[in-house]
Parts: sequence; C-alpha cells; structure tokens
Amino acid sequence: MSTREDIVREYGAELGFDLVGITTAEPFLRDERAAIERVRAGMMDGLHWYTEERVRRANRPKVLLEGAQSVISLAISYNTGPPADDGNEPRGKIARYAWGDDYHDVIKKRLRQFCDGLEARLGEPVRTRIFVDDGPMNDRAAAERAGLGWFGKNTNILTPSHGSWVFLAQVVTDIKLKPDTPLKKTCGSCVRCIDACPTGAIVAPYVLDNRKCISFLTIELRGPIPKDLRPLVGDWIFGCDICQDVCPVNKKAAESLEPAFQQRHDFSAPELIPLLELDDEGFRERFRNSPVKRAKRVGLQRNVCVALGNIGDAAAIPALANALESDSPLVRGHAAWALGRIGGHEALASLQTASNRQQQKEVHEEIQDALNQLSEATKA
Ligand code: B12
Ligand code: SF4
Ligand code: SF4
Repeated sequence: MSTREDIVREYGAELGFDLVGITTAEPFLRDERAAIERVRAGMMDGLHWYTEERVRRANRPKVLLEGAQSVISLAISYNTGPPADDGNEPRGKIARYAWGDDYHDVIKKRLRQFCDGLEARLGEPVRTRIFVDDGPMNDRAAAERAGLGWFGKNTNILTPSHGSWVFLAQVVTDIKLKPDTPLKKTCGSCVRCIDACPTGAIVAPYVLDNRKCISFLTIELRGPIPKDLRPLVGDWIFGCDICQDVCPVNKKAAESLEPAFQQRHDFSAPELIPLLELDDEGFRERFRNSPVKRAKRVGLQRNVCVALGNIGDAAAIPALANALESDSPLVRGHAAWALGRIGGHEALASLQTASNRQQQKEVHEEIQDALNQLSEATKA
C-alpha cells in the first residue's frame, strides 16, 4: 500500500516535477545565520527587499504558515540543451533559465494544481502555502534538507540527476509527513566555479557577493553597471551561467522534458543590434511571458551596449551611435562607453557630436570618459 509520502511524490512526478522531497517545518538555522551575516557585510546590497526581517521569515516555515509541519520541496529542470549560435552578427548570451517561458507563471500554476489535488488524494484536509522564487522562503535551504541536492560552492543546489539546472519550489503544509534525509554528497576538492567566475563574485566557498555577480548586474541592478565591472560582464546580456557551465556535475545532467522551458527562437544567443533598436512595444512583444522582461527595455539595452563594447565589432557602431540619442540617459551613457571601447574614426565622430549636444551630467561624464579613452588610445 502507498504511504502518504509516496502519494505526495507520485503526484508531484505526475504533474511534471523532476524531483520531490520532504523536510520538516523546523527553522533553517545555519542558513538564517549565514544570510544575516551576508546582509550585514553588504553582500546583498542592491536587493533592497532582501532585509534581515525577510531572512528571519524565509528560514522559519512555521512563521510562513500557522500550524506548518512539513515542507514539500520540488524541482523542475530547465536544461534544454546546447545554445543555438548561428550567423556572424554580434550576439550576446541569455542565461539558460530564461530561454523559455517565465517559470514563475508555469510553476505557480502547477503548484496550485498540486495543492488542490492533494486533499483528494490524501483524503484529508490540507492547508498549504506555495513559493516559487519570489516569496519569503529560502528555496535552497529547503531543497538541501529535503534531500533534493547539495549546496555547490557556487551556492547553487546540485542535484545528482539534473545538476543545478533546476528551478526550486516549496509547499509549506500543515500535514505531518516523514522527512527525507539530506544527501551526504559534497563538491569535494573541486573549485572550478570559483576559478571561472570572471568578477570574483564567489568570494569563498558557498559565499556570493551579490554586488559583483553578473546575474545581479544584468537583471536586478537598475542604474549604471559599475565601470570596473563592465569589461568583465563579457557578452552576457541577461543573467550568467559561467559557474554552472563549468560544473562537472552539470555535464551529466538529464535534459528537461518540460515543453514550456524549451528554447525560444533566438533566445540563447540573440543578435544584439536588433535588441538595441526595440521600443517599449517591441520589447513587450519580444519578451512576453519571458523572464527577460524583468530587466525592462532600458536595463536590457544598457546590457546590450556593454556586450557590444566588449565584443568590439565595428559593425555595431551605427547602432550604438543611434543609441546615443535614446530616450534613456542610462542607455545613452552605456552606448558612449561601448563606442569608447570599440574606437575608430566613426565612433569618435559620433561621440563628439553627442558631446556638443546638451546632455545630463552622468551622460556627459560617460561621453567625456569615452573621448578620453579614445584620445589615450590614439597616443599609445
Ligand atoms: C537573491 C537571489 C539571487 C541573487 C543573489 C544570489 C545568492 N547567491 O543569493 C542573484 C540576483 C545574484 C541571483 C543569481 C542567480 N540565481 Co537566484 N535567487 C535569489 C533568491 C531570491 C534568494 C537567495 C538567497 O536567499 N540568498 C541569500 C544568500 C545568503 O544565500 P546563498 O547565497 O544561497 O547562501 C547559502 C549558503 O551559503 C548556505 N551556507 C552557509 N554556510 C554554509 C556552509 C556549508 C558547508 C554549506 C554547504 C552551505 C552553507 O547558507 C546560505 C543561506 O541559505 C532565490 C529564491 C529564494 N526565494 O530562495 C533565487 C535562486 C537562488 N536563484 C536561482 C537561480 C537559478 C539563479 C541564477 C543561476 C540565475 C542566472 N543564471 O543568472 C544565478 C546564480 C548565481 C549564483 N552563483 O548563485 C535559483 C537557484 C536554483 C538552484 N539550483 O540552486 C533560486 C533558488 C530560484 C528558484 N526558486 O529556482 N539570485
Ligand atoms: S553567475 Fe556568473 S558572475 Fe555570478 S557567481 Fe556565477 S560565474 Fe560569477
Ligand atoms: S564547479 Fe565544482 S565546486 Fe563548483 S559547484 Fe560544481 S562541483 Fe561544486
């Protein structure tokens, strides 16, 4: 006869979740301490909503649901195979998790279905509260304790079957379920992710300085990308997968079977110049139901300018020169930086024309810095 835990697991699998584990609703004390330390050290700066108060709630499931007894931890893979990379036009990179539909919508819908059906399957009343990334819940701490995977040194949860290419979701519930045991696995002596991170954001094993992470800089940051970090962002225009791409555990990861997360056309390695030309309506169209919409049109175009500057292809100069007339000062400033980095007569001329126009102080400074860089390059 199936146990209640079997019913939970089988139902999760039936709804398309690749992994299902169970833990108690006891607090995640190690994680709470670590997260508070991280906030106090300024390493979560820039995420204004990530407060000590939120950390306390996120690590105490009983605060999140009155009478909570268990947390059902679920994972679904988004590993949809190698990035498409065709054509010679300058192209950027979007992180794999954003190649398909927005996971918040897809997973939330499925979690609601899971909770609704659970009562019928178990034959008892079940109270639940669901979380997918956006609520106050420490998804990784729950997944680790429920035995879904272990904390990698890059801070991602590594699952033995699907690597770290998984979204995590939690159902806090008032029913008592037998908890699974955490895995005994660790990263051992491997440090590939720490060595590969271009910005040095993994400052120690299991410790990420959010302020340096390309994922933060290209998705969450609303203002200018700090100048010293721009060259290190490379061609990433939304998120970053470097510390996962180099991970040996991910080399053996099973592929995602979820249709909603399959790669949309020109998403993994999109052509950059057309992105620079999008207006608000065009952006909405292109990124409807996609996680990329979180960066907003202006944020994405800021990132595209940085990527074009780093790629250094002179074919981008006319589009960047046009971007010097963008309605957004942020885009104008980053376009100036990119032109300064690419260099050449055409770039110089467009920067000089823009500098003669009235500009906001920040944009004016970006243009002057770019012009200085070009005149130093000419001297050298
Ligand atoms: C804030 C946030 C970010 C921030 C900060 C990242 C970070 N490391 O915290 C930014 C914007 C940078 C980010 C980036 C990414 N994110 Co994010 N993010 C979150 C969010 C909302 C909160 C995470 C959090 O609480 N961080 C606080 C810090 C303190 O926690 P931590 O870094 O995990 O550190 C823990 C360990 O240090 C552990 N610990 C402490 N001491 C010790 C000692 C030992 C021995 C061990 C083993 C562990 C350990 O305790 C800490 C707290 O749990 C979660 C969703 C959620 N609600 O949980 C998603 C989440 C973590 N992100 C996710 C993803 C997919 C990403 C990206 C891969 C996206 C991308 N490709 O660009 C990158 C990965 C970057 C990286 N290397 O971590 C997934 C991760 C899935 C997984 N397999 O782990 C989550 C869970 C969303 C989801 N529900 O699926 N993210
Ligand atoms: S996501 Fe990129 S920048 Fe962030 S820690 Fe990983 S490799 Fe470093
Ligand atoms: S690259 Fe190595 S150290 Fe980093 S998460 Fe993967 S196994 Fe762990």
